[in-house]
Amino acid sequence: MMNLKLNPQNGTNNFPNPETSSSSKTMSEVVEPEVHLVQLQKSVVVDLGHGSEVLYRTRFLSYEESWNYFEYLNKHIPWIRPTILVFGRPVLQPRDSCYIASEGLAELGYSGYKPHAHSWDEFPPLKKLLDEVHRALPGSRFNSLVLNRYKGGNDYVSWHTDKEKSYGPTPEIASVTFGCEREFLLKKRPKKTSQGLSAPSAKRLDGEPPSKKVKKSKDPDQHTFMLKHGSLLVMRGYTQRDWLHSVPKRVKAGSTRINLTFRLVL
Ligand SMILES: O=C(O)CCC(=O)C(=O)O
Repeated sequence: MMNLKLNPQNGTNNFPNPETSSSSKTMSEVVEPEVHLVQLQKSVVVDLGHGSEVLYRTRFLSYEESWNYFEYLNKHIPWIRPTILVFGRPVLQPRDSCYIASEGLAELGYSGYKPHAHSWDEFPPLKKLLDEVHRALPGSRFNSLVLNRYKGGNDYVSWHTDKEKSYGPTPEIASVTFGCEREFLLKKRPKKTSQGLSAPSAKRLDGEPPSKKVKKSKDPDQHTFMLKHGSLLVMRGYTQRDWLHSVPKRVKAGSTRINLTFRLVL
């Protein structure tokens, strides 16, 4: 197992640049047995209370296989930076994205934007990764995938939930990360007011970056995960109903991060 060096300047892992790295294996050359070894490593399960839960496995995939995926995705995914609507005003989404779904599923739509659903057949390595995620999470059967690419520390995703009718009341969402480490924040969704309205932060507000400050206190209503290259994070139970999540701007995050969230459209 390769050791990860810590970059003293920004505290993030100092990975070699995949674009200049000499070890550029094709996806078919990925060594399978190593994957199973790292999958035996322990996961951390955080009970968020009231039927919500997050599982985090730092080394879901090996370092090298993760870079192979990064290189493939960075190069072959038809990334789009769409214009979305925030409070009715058009703004450029602060990250690139793409959507893959099995045939015949309900369309995905958010912030006035309906991404084109690409077929899994266009991206064979992603079918392999889907199999690996299914093996790691017995009983799961994901059929759609949202891909996000953060090209630097100014790219982000604001506080939101992935609460979609078509996902059912307790969706399991599996998130796999490649490249630059970034913080993934969770905070308890604000309670409804006496007028029955949720606080505004319960919506996806891509025009408003989440606060740059991460509270260091042990607030049980707030959690921070530093999502590592090759890691797996799973949100379960009522997490989408009761919690918001975000990846805030981080000026010191100098390189690209790719995140994949696997979902089941019922
Ligand atoms: O990039 C991440 O880790 C989170 C992505 C996300 O929140 C989403 O796709 O809904």
